[in-house]
Amino acid sequence: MTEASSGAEDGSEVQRVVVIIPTYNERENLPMILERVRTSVPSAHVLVVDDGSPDGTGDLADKFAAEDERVHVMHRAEKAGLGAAYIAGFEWALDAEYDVIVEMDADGSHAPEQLPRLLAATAHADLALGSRWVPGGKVVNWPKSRELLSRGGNLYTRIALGIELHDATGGYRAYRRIVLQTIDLSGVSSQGYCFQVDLAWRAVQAGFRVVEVPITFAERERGESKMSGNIVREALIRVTEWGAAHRTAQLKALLRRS
Ligand SMILES: Nc1nc2c(ncn2[C@@H]2O[C@H](COP(=O)(O)OP(=O)(O)O)[C@@H](O)[C@H]2O)c(=O)[nH]1
Ligand SMILES: [Mg+2]
Repeated sequence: MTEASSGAEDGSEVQRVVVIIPTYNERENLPMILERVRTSVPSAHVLVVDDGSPDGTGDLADKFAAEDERVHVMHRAEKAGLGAAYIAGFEWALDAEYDVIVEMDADGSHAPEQLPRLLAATAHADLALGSRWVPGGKVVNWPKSRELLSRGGNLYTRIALGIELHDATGGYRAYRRIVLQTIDLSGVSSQGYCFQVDLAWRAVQAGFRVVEVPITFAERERGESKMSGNIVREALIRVTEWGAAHRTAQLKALLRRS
């Protein structure tokens, strides 16, 4: 079979799957992540979205693409943030008519070996979120400070938005194409964790079925994190704004009814 596919359990349905991997200076991690994806879901395609990495990640990705028709590369001129890289990747994937579109970091934090479970969940859900904070989910080698930030950020998100999700900030997830077709991607300007919350929140609001699949998240061993204080601030401010807008709308609807 030459088509990229992940058959449904009974094999009746052939799904074309693409894994989008955004990269900025991930030269040391790229070969391994591509190999691991290839081993765990041989039929999946990969799109590397590189923001002109000074370390040559983009050139390296081109070398892999030249040897493997399942690997695709998008080169963007400069570092413009994770969110913008994903939006460009989603648009490419929709054009190329993939059925399931996966987000995965390049640094090995999101284990490709767990991808089959995430894909299986899309048989009965529109969006499957890899979750660290549901039973069975874990983090490995993460400093306590990052764990607290993630748990706290997710608790705050759950309360502010009034959603049931335990890991809305996570970046390992699989969308059925209808979700990304329905959401107005050009209206999404969030960047870091906020980008992940933004898309999960839009999917919930649009009435899609969102499920959480436990994952084991492992801290990167090579290269550097691009996380920053600005990314945390952006998330805090925006989630608060969305929560306030949502509550106001709820209140107005209630007042209209009474
Ligand atoms: N294309 C692109 N990728 C990015 C950018 N910022 C981060 N990434 C990638 O996004 C993924 C997650 O970033 P990382 O630094 O590991 O964040 P952390 O896991 O929260 O510490 C990695 O694959 C990064 O290379 C960016 O501005 N552009
Ligand atoms: Mg990382």
